[in-house]
Amino acid sequence: MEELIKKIPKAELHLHIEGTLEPELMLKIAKRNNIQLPFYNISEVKKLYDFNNLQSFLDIYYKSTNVLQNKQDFYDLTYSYLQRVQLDGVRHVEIFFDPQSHTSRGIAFSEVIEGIYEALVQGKKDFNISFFLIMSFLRHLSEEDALHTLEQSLPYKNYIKAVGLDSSEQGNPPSKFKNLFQKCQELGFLSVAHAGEEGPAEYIWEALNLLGVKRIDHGVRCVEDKNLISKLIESKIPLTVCPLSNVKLKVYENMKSHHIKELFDMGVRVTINSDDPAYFGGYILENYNQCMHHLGFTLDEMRQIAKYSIEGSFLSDIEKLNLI
Ligand code: ES4
Ligand code: ZN
Repeated sequence: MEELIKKIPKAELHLHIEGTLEPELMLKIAKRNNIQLPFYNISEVKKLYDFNNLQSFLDIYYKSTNVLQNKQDFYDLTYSYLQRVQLDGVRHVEIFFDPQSHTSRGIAFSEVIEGIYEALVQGKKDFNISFFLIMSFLRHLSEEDALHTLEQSLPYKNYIKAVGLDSSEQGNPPSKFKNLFQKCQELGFLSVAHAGEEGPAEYIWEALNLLGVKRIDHGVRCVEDKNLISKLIESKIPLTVCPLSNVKLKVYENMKSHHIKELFDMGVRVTINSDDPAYFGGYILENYNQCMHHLGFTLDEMRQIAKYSIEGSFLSDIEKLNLI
């Protein structure tokens, strides 16, 4: 069965490239950059990956991210991810990167984006995985800070398909970034936003109505609002759900209590993604497998979810048809 799921062509639509930093690569990069880490081996690192909520994860995640310093580091990070997910039947990726978590440490925007982009180009040649980049803004920082990052990105405008919003959700509603997203739209960027992961259903409404997003990242708390569910179904707005992430960050107690199957049965366009696979215990195929195992999806339903992922991507209609 797992072999069959693996063969289904899929798109990964919710993936933070910084969240693919495996402990092995972290230690290797730290060594070559002469960075002292507070741990020495892989098992010590993995012991830290026991989270209570989103914030407890983000605290560790931003620290680990500090080992990434130059273009080669971002290249290696991205190429390793593509090498890994070609094995999972991934044919297209739309990857988040968080420039502010690097530029705030004095790393040049150019080092970050050139490293990631060059690896994506090479990955397309080597693994036949097409790609788009989504520049994601950190919502715990100010709108002004994000606007400054937008300015820095403009020389690379052609490298970036869409913008997103991530980091600490509660207390940082989409409405905080209304002007920013308006400006991004005028510049021709598409948009997505994390909403309804830990934050309330109201934040999903805000992302749709104030930011004009084309997809909702996570979005699982839509289950608390029937009108919102109807809106998602009618507008065909996809949710980029990350089941293993939700369990690791205690949005759900376990896989069996996850709502993805109920949402699917109601007709919401749910997709399955890995979020930060190096931290959450599995890449995209593992997320598909665990959904099938714990939630009773049939193989045909898994095919439908993979189809939603391609239909919900930012590829052109012709490109989508070529993948389905
Ligand atoms: C994230 Cl799981 C999650 N939620 C919000 N922001 C993030 N950045 C990286 N992973
Ligand atoms: Zn995420």
